[in-house]
Formats: sequence, structure tokens, C-alpha cells
Amino acid sequence: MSTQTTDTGRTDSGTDFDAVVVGAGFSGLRMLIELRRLGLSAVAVEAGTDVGGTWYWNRYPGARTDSESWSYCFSSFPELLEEWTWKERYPKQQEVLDYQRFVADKFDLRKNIRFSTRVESASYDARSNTWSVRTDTGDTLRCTYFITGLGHLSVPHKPQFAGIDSFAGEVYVTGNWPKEPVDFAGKRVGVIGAGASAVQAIPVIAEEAAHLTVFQRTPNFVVPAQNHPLSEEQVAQIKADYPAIWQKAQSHVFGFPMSPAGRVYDDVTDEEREQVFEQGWRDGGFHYVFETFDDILIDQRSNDAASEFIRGKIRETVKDPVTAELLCPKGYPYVAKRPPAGHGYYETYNRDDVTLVDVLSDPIAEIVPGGVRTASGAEHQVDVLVFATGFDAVTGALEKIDIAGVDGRRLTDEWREGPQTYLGISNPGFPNLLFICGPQSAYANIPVVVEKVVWTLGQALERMGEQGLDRIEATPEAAAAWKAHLDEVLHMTLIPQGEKVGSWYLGANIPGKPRSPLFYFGGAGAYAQWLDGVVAKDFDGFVLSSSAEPAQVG
Ligand code: N01
Repeated sequence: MSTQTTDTGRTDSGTDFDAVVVGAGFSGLRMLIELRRLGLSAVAVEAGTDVGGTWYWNRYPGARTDSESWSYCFSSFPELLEEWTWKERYPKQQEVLDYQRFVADKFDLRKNIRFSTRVESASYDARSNTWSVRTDTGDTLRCTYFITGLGHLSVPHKPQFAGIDSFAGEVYVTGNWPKEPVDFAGKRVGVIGAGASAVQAIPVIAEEAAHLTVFQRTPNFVVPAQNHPLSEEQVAQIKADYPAIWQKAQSHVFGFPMSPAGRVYDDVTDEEREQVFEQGWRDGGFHYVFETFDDILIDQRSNDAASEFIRGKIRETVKDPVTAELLCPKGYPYVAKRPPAGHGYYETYNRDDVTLVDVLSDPIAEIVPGGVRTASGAEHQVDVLVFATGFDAVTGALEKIDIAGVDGRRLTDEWREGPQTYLGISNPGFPNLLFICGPQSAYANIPVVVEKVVWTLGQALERMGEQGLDRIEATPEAAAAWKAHLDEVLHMTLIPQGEKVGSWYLGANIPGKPRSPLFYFGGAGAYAQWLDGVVAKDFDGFVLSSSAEPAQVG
């Protein structure tokens, strides 16, 4: 580890930087701040022209958070909490992007970020304990620590339908939306997909388009977000409440500032249960799952009741009974697929200029110049096609970089059957490759998990600096034990049932991708306890060593 560091100069160890960070979203920005605290030199490499990560690329109409603004930000810096003021309960994409720009400017991070640059490959040289990180601008950056902050959802998945190139109209992908406004006025628009992105885009596109056709394969459970602007009083209250907000969020199962409901299915009568769900529906978004019954994710009866309540709301809202029935999710549990939050979603299907096409019973056969043809031969004419077809989640972005560890071992080969990390932070055989929210980290509100992981990495690097060490790597035993624990926790929930409906949590939305849990579902609080335990027990499960000594890995 270098003692003298600059932002761009060589370090004592002969590398260009102590650390190269990939990505300048929540993870990359927070890591840069931490590396600076430690006095390490660092550069972040970012494919976009600005910070923001997910919130840079996902500019589709209607994009906004499903987490409440006051918990979708960094908790560690009182000045950020004081100076930044959220406008809405669920901020729009632009507002979250502005928040990240504010963070970057506040900490003067841009000077350490190379924009419009994509990392293509990275290889580890054991002799010099150095990573060589190559970019699409032709540069090779040599560093000790190669740290990825790629986001869970940064590689859009666009199914290669037959005839896709023959389409005569405009094509857009929600996860890679142009910066220029897209004009839907007077046009017939087709949206393929019914996940969280489509659920946000559909009501907004419907407002503008001449006609909207939605091609839905699997319906989702959509609970209204119940968004609203924040009044001055509400903002003041939020700012005053921040200590309590973070205390709750950091111990909550999904990293939200919510308390457990304190009741389970058997605690109430059928009538009381309906009232509880009604209140959850009014509270909106994730309050419906986390503040109604504490066993929704683990007890089929509780889940069935929560699901049936939502189906009842869909039937109540959507006037055409055939359309309502098509929108009702059936045959899989609520939350086995990530549930979207709605903003007038079901109401949109009452418009005369919106058509729902069921591509489960009649799949898309091909794209033709004038639109979409389904297996039955039906042709749906559109001028614009919007792919809201998801992402090659979590592992996708890492596997797009050609990463070679000890003895040239490829990460893609290691993960042929699924990822095998320890805590979603480190993969055996890849010393000093550190993931922020990598595969098998906790599934929860992102900024909360990011901050905990960055804190843990900071503790490790600090300890190593004090002890003259410069190499960290998880042991294969720790990674195997973590996978066993992850599987055990997963199978205590109803989430595995999502596999049959293509849940991206399990890699099941991408043809040919290994079916393997991409997350730890034990909750943000339990994950934080694991990380605290690792730090307290001298980085149990990792080998911390010096490159001056032979590595004793495993
Ligand atoms: O992607 P998805 P998304 N033929 O994978 C369909 C986060 N997010 O971008 O379900 C026909 O959920 C596919 O059908 P099926 C959030 O975590 C967050 O919407 O596989 N259809 C599905 O309907 C979310 O979970 C926020 O049967 C095809 C859709 O495309 C994650 O991003 C906002 C198809 C893909 O849905 C991903 O959401 C938005 C085919 N060949 C997103 N292939 C906020 O927090 C795929 N589909 C605000």
C-alpha cells in the first residue's frame, strides 16, 4: 500500500493507483469518499458521461424510485442530510441523478472519475500483486485494489425476437434510454414487458401516445406507491427524524425505515386481515408487504391472502373483466418476483386507447416491419417499440468484463454454475477484487447496503494499512459456507417459487443463465451483523496477507 498518493500519479508500489473503482453510481461514489478518507489514491471509471449509475441510464418516462426518498440516500454525512431536500416521497429519476451530482460536487469527486470510459478487462499478476485494468479508450490502469460498483441492474436484456431488425419504426430500451426527449405524440406505441420499468412507463406513455399496446407475459402484483410531494413541514420532520430513520433502515429486512408489523396470519380474523391489508394498500408501496403481516414471505397462507387482496383490487379497478383477469397474477407468490410500485397503473387499462395483449398464451413470434406478430398470427401495428424486458442482473455486468485472477482463472468460468462469493464481496482466487453489492450480497434498499459494504471494505483496508498488508481474499471454505447459508435462508422463504415465472433474483429471466440465487435474502439487518462479525473477528473468512510474503490462500 502506498504511503504517498496523488490522484493521478504513480504510487510507491509502482501502480498507477491504489484502487481502481468501476462505476460512479451510489457504490462508486461512496467508495471514492472512503478511499479518500483512507488516504489511498483512486480513480473511478464510468461508462456514462456523468455520475448516477442506474439513474443515469434509466431515463425512461415515469422512472422514479420505489424506495422512499428519505431512505434512498447516504446516511453517513450529516451535512448531506441537512443540505439536500427531497421534493417527493418517491423522487423522479432526474431528482436522484441530481442528488448524486450534488454528492459528487460536495466531495469534489469528479476529478477522480474518468467518464465515457468502459472497463473491458482486468487481470491479476500475483508476482507484483497488481491488477491491470484495461479500458475501451486503450488505457491500462495498474492498481492494487480492483473494486467494482456496477449496480445490480446495469446490463439491459433485449430478447432477440425473430425479425427484430426488420422493424420500420423507432426502438427504445428502458434501461438505456436516450437523453433527448422521445416524442410519442400521435404514435402507436408497443411496450414489451410488465415488470417494474414497464409499470412506471405505461401510464406516462399512455398519456401521450395515440395508442398504447402492452405485451404482457407474466402479470405482476402492483401496489400503488401513493406518491405525494413533500411539504416544508414534512421535510423538516424527516430531517429531524434522520437518526431514527437510519436506525430502523439499517436493521430492517429490506433496508427500509419500517418496523415489523408485529403480527402474523394466525393472529387475526379474516375480517381484521382485510382491514390490515386495506391500510397497507393506503400506506402504499413496500409498506403493503412489510407492515401488514410479518410472515408474508414465509407462510403460504399469509402470502395467498395478501395476493388475493391485490387481485381483488385489480378486479375492482379495471372495468373490463377480461383485461382485469389477465392482469391478475396467478400461480406464484407475491414477492417471488420483485413487486413493482404503481402510479395509476391499473387505471391506465380503463383507457380506450390502451390494449393489453397476453403473450403468455400467444407468445411473440416475430417482429415485422409494421409491429409485432404473435404465434396465432395476430399482428399488432405499432410505430414505436419499447423494450422493458429487464436486465442480465447482478452477474451480467461483471461477466461483461473479462476478469482473470490467479493463474489466469476467468471469473466467467468460476461462475458457470452460479456465483460463489463470500458475502458478495470477494471471490476466492481473485485477490483484491472487491465487489460492492456483488452477487450474493443482501437484497435490500441499495444505499443502505452500499454504505455497510463500503464501511466493511474501509475497515479491511485500514487494518491492512496499519499492518503493512496489501492482499485480501476470501477463503473457498468461507465462500462455500456462505452459499450454504444463503441457500438455507432462501428455502425458508417462498422466493424460490419465482423461478417458474422467470425471477431475475434467481437468474431465471435470461435464457441459458445458471439458476442460482443472486442475493442473500436474510435481510439488511442480518447481513450487517455478518459484516460486523467479520470485522470484529479480524476478518474471519478472508486471508489478509502481504505480497512480500508467499500468499497463504485457502
Ligand atoms: O425488468 P423485469 P424491469 N417475451 O425483469 C418481459 C428494478 N427497477 O426492467 O415476467 C415477452 O422485472 C418479462 O416477462 P416475464 C426492480 O428491481 C426498479 O421491469 O419474464 N416478455 C417482464 O414482464 C425490477 O425488478 C425501479 O414473463 C418478455 C419484463 O419483460 C428490476 O429493475 C424501477 C420477454 C421484464 O421485467 C427489473 O425491472 C424499475 C419475452 N421474450 C425497475 N422477455 C425502481 O425502484 C422478457 N419479457 C423505481
